[in-house]
Amino acid sequence: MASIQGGRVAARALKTAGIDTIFGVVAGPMIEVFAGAQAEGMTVVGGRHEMNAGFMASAWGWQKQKPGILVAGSGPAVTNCITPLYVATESAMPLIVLGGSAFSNTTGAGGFQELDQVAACKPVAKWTGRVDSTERIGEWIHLAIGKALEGRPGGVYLDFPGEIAAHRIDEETAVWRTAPTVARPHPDPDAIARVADLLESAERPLLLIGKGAAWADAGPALAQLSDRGIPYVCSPMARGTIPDDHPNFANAARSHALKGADVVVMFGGRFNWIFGMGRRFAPDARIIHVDVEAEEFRSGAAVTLGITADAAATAQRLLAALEGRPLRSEGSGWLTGIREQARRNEEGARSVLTDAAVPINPYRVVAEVRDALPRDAIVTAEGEMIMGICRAMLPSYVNRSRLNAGTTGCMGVGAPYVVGSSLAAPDRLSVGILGDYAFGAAAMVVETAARVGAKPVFVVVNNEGIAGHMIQDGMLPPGSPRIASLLPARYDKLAEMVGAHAEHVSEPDAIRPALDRAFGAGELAVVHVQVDPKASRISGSNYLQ
Ligand SMILES: Cc1ncc(C[n+]2csc(CCOP(=O)(O)OP(=O)(O)O)c2C)c(N)n1
Repeated sequence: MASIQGGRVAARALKTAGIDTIFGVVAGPMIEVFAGAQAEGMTVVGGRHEMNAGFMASAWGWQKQKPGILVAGSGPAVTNCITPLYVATESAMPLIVLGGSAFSNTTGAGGFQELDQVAACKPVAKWTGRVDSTERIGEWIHLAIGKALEGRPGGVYLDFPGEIAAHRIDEETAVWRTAPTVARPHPDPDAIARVADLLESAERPLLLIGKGAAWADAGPALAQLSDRGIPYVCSPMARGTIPDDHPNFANAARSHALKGADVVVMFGGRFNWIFGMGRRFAPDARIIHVDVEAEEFRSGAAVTLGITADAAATAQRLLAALEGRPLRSEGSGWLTGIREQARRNEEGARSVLTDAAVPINPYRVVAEVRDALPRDAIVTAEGEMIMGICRAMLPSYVNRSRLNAGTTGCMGVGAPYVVGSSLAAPDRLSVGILGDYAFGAAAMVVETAARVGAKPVFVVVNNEGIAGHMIQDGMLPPGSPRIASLLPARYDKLAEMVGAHAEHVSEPDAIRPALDRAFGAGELAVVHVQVDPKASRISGSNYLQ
């Protein structure tokens, strides 16, 4: 009878589930999983830190709609996975961490890197499990995939005691499981009738679009619903679910829209801090919340009706229910008022978009990136100031193609997200517009990207610190040593370090040619743009407020 090693069983279970790429840092007792994946012909991305590898995996999973896989050794290797698990769970991105742990016969006796890793991961994971035999690896992976993917996606942890991956078993004793076909949850017809009535009689209806709608590919149906004259506001990572150049896109008048609406329908988002804990609506607004997780319906928002259903299915049903019925809001001035407010807000920032000043205004960088990007680019924005400017100024046009610090506001996700997205969609341009702190927090992914042949472009907007010099000069004792401001380091040298395309820009008119060269190079590139460290965000241009 043929024998098979545990690591190979794990790899085969993943491959059978359609997962062809794994990420991680090679370490015992999981080397056999990496070896198994290579033997199965999978792409194995060996990272430089589990945290970076985890964020790469999450972005890969978000793009592929499959769980990203992060494989880590034991002890500190697994504690390094806690942040990616937390971020994935909170940002609803599917991630499975396969973590090795101490050998069972050493636990309690001071085994190497011994830690109750299941307990350590539990608070930040959607689910945790421990493989109890090499025979059942396939079954445990089957369970982990379901937990990571179904309902609201998130991060899960599966523990591999030290002996599991190296152990050999008779191939016939391995337990393999097949994925079920899962039907999308459809909305209750009575609820649809009620929402259709509310939308028909609303004077100021508003659609809200969250990541769940992006995940459900609800964009086309939501666009048609909005075409009935209903404005919509997107959460930052749901941008592009409907292309941002839709005339009813209301993010630039977000506060006005949230405060003014009398009927709000939220599709696949949560009323957390990103939507002001649901506290920004008019007291008498009717709020309908559509989500796959019914527990979301009790939140800071006074939800009138919760519908446990898929966002796309619900939008389609609503569209059908409203067919041929004129909406009271049509021609009421609500939509025109929002467009007018959006125009006024955008006007306030217009002049800085073409600012010719030296040192460069960061708004000018974002404007140049906006004009140079292909429409289908996958864009990651990260930093404090620069992420805010991108949120206000940089559109997205394609579903699930906009990433940022997400629900946890975690710095260090951006550079790995750019690489993970590029690996998931190598035919599209994956670009990161990253603050110098943000890029620096994970910059060694440049080496990983070069090694695995990924071709993303990093645009590093260097304002010399955490929000430029704003914190250093404004909030710390005058003349104190630099802790929030950083050196004007030449991050383009990191591209040179690995033989990739490097650009350094310090004049505004040089930005576009440098971007064109980098975007057209067809290779890994770092575009380093030195900007004004004293520049700050224009008040009113942060549409999240
Ligand atoms: C993991 C983590 N550590 C610390 C912070 C606090 N923090 C918020 S923004 C930021 C850095 C912003 O600087 P940069 O990336 O250079 O972008 P800028 O604001 O200058 O455009 C930090 C450290 C955080 N959000 N996440």
